[in-house]
Amino acid sequence: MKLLVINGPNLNMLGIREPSIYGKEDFAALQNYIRASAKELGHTVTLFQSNHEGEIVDVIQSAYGVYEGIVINPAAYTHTSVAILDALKAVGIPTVEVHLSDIHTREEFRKHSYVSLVAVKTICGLGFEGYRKALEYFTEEGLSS
Ligand code: CA2
Repeated sequence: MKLLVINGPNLNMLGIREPSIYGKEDFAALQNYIRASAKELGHTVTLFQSNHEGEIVDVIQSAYGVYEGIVINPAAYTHTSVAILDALKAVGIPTVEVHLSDIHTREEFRKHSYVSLVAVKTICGLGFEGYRKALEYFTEEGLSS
C-alpha cells in the first residue's frame, strides 16, 4: 500500500536526550528502520517530520486521494491538537497512531490523545517496533484481524 508516515515535533531530536524514555538511537536510525520495515512488508512509504502543527495539517490534507493509509506519531501535538484530529477526520484516511513510549503510564497530561479519537489503532511503548506494527496493520493480515 501507499502509506504516509508523519512524525511530529522534537522527534528529530531523538537520541540526544532522555534515552531511558525514547531509546538511544537517533532520528536517522528511526527513518531507516521505517523504510526497511516498509520494504519488507511491500509498502511504499513517504516519510515526513515537522515541528509545526500547521505543516502537519497541510501534509494530512495533501494526502487526500494520494495515500491509502497514514501512520502518525503526533508527539506533543497528540495531547493538544484538535486541528490534527480534524484534518485526519476530514481526509478520512485510515490512520494508525504510534508512540515510542507508553503515554498511559507517564504524566497525567500525556494520557489523553486527540488522535486516538480517529485512529483505527494506537500502538504505545514498543519503541521503534511500534512503527513496524503500524505498517503491519496495513498488510492483508493486519487489515483482517
Ligand atoms: O512516546 C512518544 O512517541 C511521544 O509521542 C513522544 C513525544 C511526547 O511529547 C509524547 O508525549 C509521546 C516527544 C518527542 C520527542 O521528544 C524528545 C525529548 C527529548 C529528547 C529527544 C526527543
